[in-house]
Amino acid sequence: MIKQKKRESNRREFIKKSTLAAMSAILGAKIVFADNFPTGMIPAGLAHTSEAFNLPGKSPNLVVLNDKPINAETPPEYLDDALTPNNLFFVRNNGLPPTNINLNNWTLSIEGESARQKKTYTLAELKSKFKHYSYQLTLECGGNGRKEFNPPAKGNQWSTGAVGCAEWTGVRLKDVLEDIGIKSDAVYVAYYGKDTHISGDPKKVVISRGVPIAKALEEESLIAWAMNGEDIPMLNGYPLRLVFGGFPASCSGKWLSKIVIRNQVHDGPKMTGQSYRVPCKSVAPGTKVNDEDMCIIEGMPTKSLITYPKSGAMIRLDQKLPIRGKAWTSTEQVKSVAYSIDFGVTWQACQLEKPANRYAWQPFSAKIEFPQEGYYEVWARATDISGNSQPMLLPGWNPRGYLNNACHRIAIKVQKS
Ligand SMILES: Nc1nc2c(c(=O)[nH]1)N[C@H]1C(S)=C(S)[C@@H](COP(=O)(O)O)O[C@H]1N2
Ligand SMILES: [Mo]
Repeated sequence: MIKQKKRESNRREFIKKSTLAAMSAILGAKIVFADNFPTGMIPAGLAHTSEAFNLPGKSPNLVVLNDKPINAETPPEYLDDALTPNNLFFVRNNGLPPTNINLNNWTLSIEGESARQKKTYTLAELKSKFKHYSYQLTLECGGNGRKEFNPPAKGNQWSTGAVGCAEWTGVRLKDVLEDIGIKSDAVYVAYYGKDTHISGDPKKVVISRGVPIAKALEEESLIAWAMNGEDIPMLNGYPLRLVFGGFPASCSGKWLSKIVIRNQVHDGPKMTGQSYRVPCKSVAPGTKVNDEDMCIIEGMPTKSLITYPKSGAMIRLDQKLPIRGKAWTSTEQVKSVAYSIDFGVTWQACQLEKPANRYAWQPFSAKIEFPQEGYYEVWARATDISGNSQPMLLPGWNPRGYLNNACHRIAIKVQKS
């Protein structure tokens, strides 16, 4: 954590002091479209690297931001698979995962003011009583991209990697709620999990968030026990979790043990105050915003990531550079993805695949020709069917640093043939 903060301040210092000429010298190539390069931006070719760390069930290629609680993100070049492999899926824990899990004793209780009855299911009952469904669902932490905000926001300094898309298998939350019976005054559906508070106090709830009833009743809203056809990894919520595509991943409760059907907006830990909320009306960077002027984040913004090549790749002038990436949205679908090699002045269309289902990410690709040798950045920008797109620099500043969907950019050096 300390090392990371130091690196971050070094990075911010560097940019204040360097001229583009000096940056070119360090990059080892001329920045071809230097005139277009936004003031205050750092060339993507100078992004720092982080040291590896070992997490149970996880690849050493994850970048660990914090080890208590565990928070680890996936570098963009490791998100190139159609679906994110379980060992590469990011981890965002607020507390300590449960230990000594016994599948035979694991139960899920459903209750709440707006539940017609209280009921407890064993894992076996859940699996036998309800129809199974599989969906590809993208999970992204609300704070993904936080490290770019200035003034900086407290919290995990996520770069681009608190996102992944897996095929989740389980039962529809909707089918289970209908088995219980939902009263007409139901407003919210929320979760409790079996993790322990970081203080060790067994009575303290780590996090308990939820979604509006309409989201809970969507077809793709799952109570899942499998991820990419295998058990969910321990750190991602084994043996049972909620998965809501499109909403901030904090709604997708891990180590799921209880669901409540509420007759009011849920008020569990991290649901109130400034958690997972943004100013209802945009504010100037650094503004202090009162709790009552903060609104709950529902959909995550439309976004994309370049997953091939890795930033810093080199290519010869006579070669075309293939690029690949993923685009996702909380609306029905991403409609188009474009790339730019001149810092956003002109854009060319990428090829874009249709989503496997709503909330699945969509692969895109292109082949790029460069006009002369030198330093370039490839920027990608997705647009959804409602016309929402991505800002080139940063979206609106907010106190907790959520919802950064700025265009992803990678550095490319083009050398003489
Ligand atoms: N029980 C429980 N569920 C949780 C959390 C947690 O700490 N405890 N973290 C939430 C947050 S903030 C995020 S971003 C996602 C992360 O899911 P992942 O670790 O599987 O990537 O889980 C959510 N569900
Ligand atoms: Mo999160």
